Amino acid sequence: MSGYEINFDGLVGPTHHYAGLSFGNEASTKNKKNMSNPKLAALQGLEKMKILADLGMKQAVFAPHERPHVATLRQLGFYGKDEDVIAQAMKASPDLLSSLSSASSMWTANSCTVTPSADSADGKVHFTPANLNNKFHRAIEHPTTARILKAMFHDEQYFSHHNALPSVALFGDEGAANHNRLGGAYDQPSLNVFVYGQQFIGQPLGPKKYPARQSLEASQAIARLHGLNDLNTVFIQQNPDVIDQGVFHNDVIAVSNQQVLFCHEQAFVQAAHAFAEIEAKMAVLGAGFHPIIVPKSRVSVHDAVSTYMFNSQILTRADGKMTLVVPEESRQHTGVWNYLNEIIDSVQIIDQIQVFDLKESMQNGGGPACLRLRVAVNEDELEAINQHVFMNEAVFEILTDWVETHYRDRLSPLDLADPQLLQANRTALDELTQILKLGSVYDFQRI
Ligand code: SUG
Repeated sequence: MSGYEINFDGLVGPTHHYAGLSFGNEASTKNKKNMSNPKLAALQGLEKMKILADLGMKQAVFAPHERPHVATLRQLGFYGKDEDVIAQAMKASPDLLSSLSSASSMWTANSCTVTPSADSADGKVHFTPANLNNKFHRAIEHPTTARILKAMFHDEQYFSHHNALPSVALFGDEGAANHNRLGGAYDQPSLNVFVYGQQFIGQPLGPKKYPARQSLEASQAIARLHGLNDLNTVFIQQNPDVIDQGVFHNDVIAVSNQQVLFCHEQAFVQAAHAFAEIEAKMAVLGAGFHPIIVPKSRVSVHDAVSTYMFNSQILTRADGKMTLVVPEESRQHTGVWNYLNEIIDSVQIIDQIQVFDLKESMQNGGGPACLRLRVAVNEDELEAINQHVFMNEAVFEILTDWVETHYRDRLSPLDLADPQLLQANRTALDELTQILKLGSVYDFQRI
């Protein structure tokens, strides 16, 4: 096996709270205004990173964003000192302040789309930050995401960074959560499977109740920008009916790793046709295709959404076998847990399940797969990455202390107006950029 997959997990930011901002994401709506625990959320995420690094996986940390985002509040007409801006926003619209304080950058599966050098015409790893234009609290992420990506992947010999697509529904882009890469070794040419919610030009067949956040037009633009071609791409429509049942990103109903695609039978429009195209194109690339398709008679879409069994990670270990990483909610559901164990017994390549408690993130609709961005690289590219972002024993200890020092263990939307919170967060993030050697990536560091 050659090449590596690195998982970049989003470190949960200090303003993690439940704002009910994501219409179509049922957990977000259900938990609106609940009390959150940012410290626990960050520690749960760090523990996941540490355990996976200990299992021999390449694991890295993706820094959180600065929140509340004073620069956007100023853009909206609030003025004066930073503290005054926040006080005015709280008075005028607590919901707006809450929106601009969301720690949503933790879900790095939505940070950008990445395609490896083996697949692109120019032999570089390509990144396009996602415009996330469907939700205001997320649409402000891409400028900072772009700076953090460049701080981690700075060598232009290997890495190519694009701007986010135009921020309109026609190019609605939610990043890697709607992109699967199927193939063999990570540094060998593979198939890029883009899953879109709706085609906006020509054939607007989409969901009726909830929004389709990813457009076909966006996925096609990314494939062009990244130098992909007809042979190494497939575009599949996600079933609009499952979007209406709370599957707001494809990674809520499908996950892939190398030759394996694990998904629900209702995940896609014209699934049989899509699987045939995937199999044929993978064969040309010299790779076998191993779909694991879960029938609705065993797991309903409702149970898939509530347990996040498909928001799992399938990770290849050094021995070549795969580990399935699922959230605790999947173990709590007898039918889902039994099904997952049957997979372990019957599918030889996946022989282990690893369960994580990620409840703080899960209550906002973010499971194990949402929290991570996959980057497949070869040996030289691995060395060219900023090495300070990789998880190991020492980094785990430093970041755990950092969280213990700077994070609160209770946060309600009302606390967001506290001027001390803003200053404490800035102190924390300034320290973090030094720990991870990112340079000045936040607005408050650049003025
Ligand atoms: O965009 N939730 C995120 C969850 C993202 C999950 N990511 C993937 N499936 N890849 C979203 O809906 C909720 C924030 C709040 O309501 O406070 C939120 O943004």
